[in-house]
Formats: sequence, C-alpha cells, structure tokens
Amino acid sequence: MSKNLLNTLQGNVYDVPALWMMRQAGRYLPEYKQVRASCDGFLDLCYNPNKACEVTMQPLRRYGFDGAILFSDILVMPHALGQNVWFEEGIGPKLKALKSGDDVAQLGQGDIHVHLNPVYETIDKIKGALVQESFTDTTFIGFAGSPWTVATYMIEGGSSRNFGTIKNFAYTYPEQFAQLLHLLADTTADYLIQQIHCGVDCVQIFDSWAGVLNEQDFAQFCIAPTRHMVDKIRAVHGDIPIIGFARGGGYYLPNYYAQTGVTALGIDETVPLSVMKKLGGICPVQGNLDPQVLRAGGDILRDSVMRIRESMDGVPYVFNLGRGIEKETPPDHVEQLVKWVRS
Ligand code: 1CP
Repeated sequence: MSKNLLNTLQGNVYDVPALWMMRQAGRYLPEYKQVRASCDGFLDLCYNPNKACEVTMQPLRRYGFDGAILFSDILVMPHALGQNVWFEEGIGPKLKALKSGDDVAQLGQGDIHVHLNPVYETIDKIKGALVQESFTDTTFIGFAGSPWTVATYMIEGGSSRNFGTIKNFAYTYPEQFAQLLHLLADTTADYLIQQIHCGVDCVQIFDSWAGVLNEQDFAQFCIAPTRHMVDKIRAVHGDIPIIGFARGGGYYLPNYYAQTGVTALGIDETVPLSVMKKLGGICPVQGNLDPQVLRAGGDILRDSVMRIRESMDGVPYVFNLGRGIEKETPPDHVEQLVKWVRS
C-alpha cells in the first residue's frame, strides 16, 4: 500500500481514503489514561520521550490508522519561549498571561531547541517503534500550533470564551502584537524544521481559533504569519507536505490556501461537502466528520461516513474528524468508523 496518507497529500486519489483522527491519542482510550496517571502532570507526559512514544503508538495498535501523530501539545511553544504554562486537572491549560509589550519583549531569551529536545527524542523513538512494530506504511505527522491560536492562550492566560482580551491587546498594542506573532511564526517554523529533520513525513499547523477573526484580522493574524512559516520551512525542506488547519476558516479557505502556500487543507465539520469537494479540486483536503457523530456511533455515524466518502470520490481526500475527538467517545465507535471508512 506504501504510505497512502503521504501519497494523498501529494495528490494521489484512492478509492479507500487514508484515515487518522485529530487527538487520536488521548483520554477516550483507557490505555492512555493509565499512562497519563503515571505522570506528574500533562507536560511531564509531553516531555517524557518513552511515555509520549507509547501513547502515540496506542491508537495505531488498536485501529491501524494510516497516520501516527507525534504526542505533544501546541502549548510547549510558549513554554519553550519562557512563559509559565501548566495544566489544571479537569480545567485545562493555564498560562501566566502576557499583559504588555514588556512581557512580549521578555520572551525567547533561551534556546528553544534545548527546551524542546525531549520532543525531538520522542520523534526518534516513534520512528524506531513504527519500524519495530511493522507500521512501515504509516505516515508520521509532526505538528505545531499557529501563531494566532497559540497567542490566544498566551494573552488570554488559557482557553478563551470570546477572545476579547487578545483582540483588545491586538488593537491597543498593534506593534507589540505584531512582534509576538512574528516571534511565534519564526520560532515555530524552526521547531517544525527540526521535527522534519528528525524524521516526520509531513506537518500540520493547527489554527484552532482562526474562525473568530474578521476579514482584515484573518489576513493579518492568520494568513500572514502562516505564510512566513511556510516560506521558512520550504527554504529548508522544499517538498515537505504541510497541512493547514484553519478551523472555522469557512469563506476564507480558498484565500488561506492560495496565500499561505500550504499543501493541503484541514476542513472542519461546518464546511458543506460540496465546498470541500470543490476545494479538493484545488488541493488535497482532510477532515469534516463531526466528532459528536463519532461519539454517538451507530446509524448516524455510518450514514455520515458514507456521505463523506461518496462526496469526496475522485479527489485527494484524507478521512478525519472536523476537530479533535471528544473524550467521551466509546472506543467501539472508533472501531465502527474504521470499518466503514475501509469497507
Ligand atoms: O489531561 C490530559 O490528558 C490533557 C488532554 C490533552 C491531550 C491528550 C491536551 C491538553 N493536549 C493533548 C494532546 C494534543 N494536543 C495533541 C496530541 C496528538 C494527537 O492528536 O493525538 C495535539 C495535536 C494537540 C493539539 C492542541 N492542543 C490543540 C489544537 C487541536 C484542537 O483540538 O483544536 C489545542 C487548541 C491544544 C491546547 C490544549 N491542550 C490540552 C487541551 C485540553 C487543550 C484545549 C483547550 C481548549 O479547548 O481551549
């Protein structure tokens, strides 16, 4: 079969689409929870190469997905830049919020690669495990957060409700905000370059909060820094496939594709199938299944999978969810998904 996911990102079309799931390693799996419970905190898991490798492999052993995604988090980047980051049980990520240009100026004093070295070691271990466990046709996916999405956590101090704090910062201190986005774009590109150097087959840029931006801000805060990253990565690794996932990008997706230079588009569940099909005529596309449909399972899952497969017939398409899997999802339903995607 060779690497059908990688080949799809290079434009190949398959009758049976390549399949992986965003957040495929995680709390819906009992074996993940077990490893997680043995760690001091979530970041401890992210920086432990043996454990991070183990949880990367778990969903492959169960379901034989066509993609393995590095286990880490988008918030290791602010951590590497010197910001205080921690995860509160049952709540989620917390950061010591940036309040001013002075706070921005303090970032990035140390060498990010020293801080992120455990992630590079994890990549090395996963490469070995994929060979050792005979997952040689599995495409290995590296990733990072987009500058805008990561900045929301850095300025809001965690998950945001209405993005008022970051927008107020951006409009009140435009120069300092531009400086922050530039710093993130530059260092995140270096981080992805190093991931590719360590052996991932392709990378995905997660812009989970692209959907809250107006037209002007989408161009400035989402497209421009992503473009900078893509240019910087391509200068070193010319033909590496880059998946741009601008969740909620909707109407702006054709511009996002044309102006960032990404290879393929991640598509969320709000994009109509006819639109995803049309985008698939321009570039490879991935995603769209509503994770709540997967959580429910049964007939609605089968019908949704079949509808997506029929719609995407004839274009380069990677089967995936429209966003990360819900932690309440029964593992059996993922098994149903695999069966119907591959039937
Ligand atoms: O306690 C736990 O086990 C924490 C749960 C968890 C997990 C499993 C977090 C905290 N991060 C992760 C892993 C993770 N995060 C991966 C690993 C690889 C895989 O996909 O299997 C990836 C790719 C991410 C990416 C990520 N982290 C995103 C972008 C994707 C998305 O879901 O939109 C975002 C926004 C984050 C921040 C983050 N980290 C963790 C949580 C709970 C969140 C989201 C908080 C929020 O909704 O604002």
